[in-house]
Amino acid sequence: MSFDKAPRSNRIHIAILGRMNSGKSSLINTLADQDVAVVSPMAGTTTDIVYKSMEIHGTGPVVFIDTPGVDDDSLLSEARVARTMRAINKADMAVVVVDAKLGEGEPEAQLYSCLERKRVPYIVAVNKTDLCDADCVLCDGAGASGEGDAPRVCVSARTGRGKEELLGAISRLAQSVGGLGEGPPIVGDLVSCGDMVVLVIPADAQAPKGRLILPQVQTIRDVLDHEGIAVAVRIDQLRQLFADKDFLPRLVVTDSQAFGEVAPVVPESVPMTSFSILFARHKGDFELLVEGARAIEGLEPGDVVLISEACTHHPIEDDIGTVKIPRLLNAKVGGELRYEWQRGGDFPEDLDRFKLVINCGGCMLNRREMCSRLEAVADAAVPVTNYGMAIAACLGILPRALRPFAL
Ligand SMILES: Nc1nc2c(ncn2[C@@H]2O[C@H](COP(=O)(O)OP(=O)(O)OP(=O)(O)O)[C@@H](O)[C@H]2O)c(=O)[nH]1
Ligand SMILES: [Mg+2]
Repeated sequence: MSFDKAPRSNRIHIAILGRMNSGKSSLINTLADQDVAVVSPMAGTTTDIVYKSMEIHGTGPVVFIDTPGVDDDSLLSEARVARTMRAINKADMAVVVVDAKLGEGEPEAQLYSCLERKRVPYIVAVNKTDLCDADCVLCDGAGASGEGDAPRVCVSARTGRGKEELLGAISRLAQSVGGLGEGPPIVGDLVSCGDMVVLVIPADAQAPKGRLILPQVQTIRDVLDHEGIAVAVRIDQLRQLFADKDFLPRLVVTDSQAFGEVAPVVPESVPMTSFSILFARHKGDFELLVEGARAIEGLEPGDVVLISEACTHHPIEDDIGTVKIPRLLNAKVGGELRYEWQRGGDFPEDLDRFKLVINCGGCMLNRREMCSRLEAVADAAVPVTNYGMAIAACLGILPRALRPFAL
């Protein structure tokens, strides 16, 4: 990823939904002025969700999510519905594409009610209006667009008709939902002008060669944006800094895997936390995750724990999810827990088998998707936490790592 672009997780996510062949992929191509999505007269061309990032004037960076179409039959097809639901779970807003010739029916009604239930605001784009003889009745709002008054725009992906109107409607909706996709800042509210924040960035085997990882980059950006001073150090350099008794930064943020080494170096009087705890607050339901971490105290040998990673990186030696966390948890519990792992995609259906779910930091997920994942676990009444908090809890330093935040 190049750093001149907004990371995908920071963009407004716009799901493009609708029946098969309604012209979803074509519309994305028209909006983006590029042939990015595969289009064909065959129904069911798009089979998985596809992302297209672009800038919309007046809205900023967005990412369109092209989805497999739904229709009467495919609504019954679980795999397609699961993919469409995944797109809706990520979406800050949606565009429902209706084929002007076919009008609205059951598939649209189901999409509208799903979006309303999930409180995802949407626009109805009546497409293929180049094929309509007279003025399209669907555009006048005669169709059934659910309970809300979703804006309607008549478009033609083929001729470009309505393109500017649709972009305008997207912009207005983005403004009206303003901040929907945003949580609390990463660290901005913890630093004042001129405050120094020390970021501990280990140079171990897991550190990617030649670059920083996304949470580190975003934290540095946020410190600078809030007039703070970001100082990035390795652990040995941290020791050197604190050798000077007068060194009193505003905050120390460490990679959670280095908690054990960092905590004894940082004087008690200096607030300390981890990147994953900052991001738990920024992206997810902080209190839910804290509660989940506290539930580690109640685990007993033999309990089943689900470890869930949002992306599918290849596990390396001493991998955090498969090796480090199980080792720490077993030591904490004083016996073997049973682990199951899940990578990418969706949670297992029968979540209530688990005594605890531990999520990765979800650096590739946006806030909305992270919150949907947490909700699914919370609905099953299973405690849920993330890697960093679980590590802090196992090492007995969770209270300290939470002290910088008023809970
Ligand atoms: N006349 C006309 N044809 C269109 C328009 N938009 C799309 N089409 C055609 O409709 C067909 C389906 O378009 P796609 O963009 O692949 O539709 P889709 O909704 O992505 O379809 P799936 O991926 O199969 O769900 C193609 O043959 C397009 O050329 C339009 O505005 N006018
Ligand atoms: Mg398509």
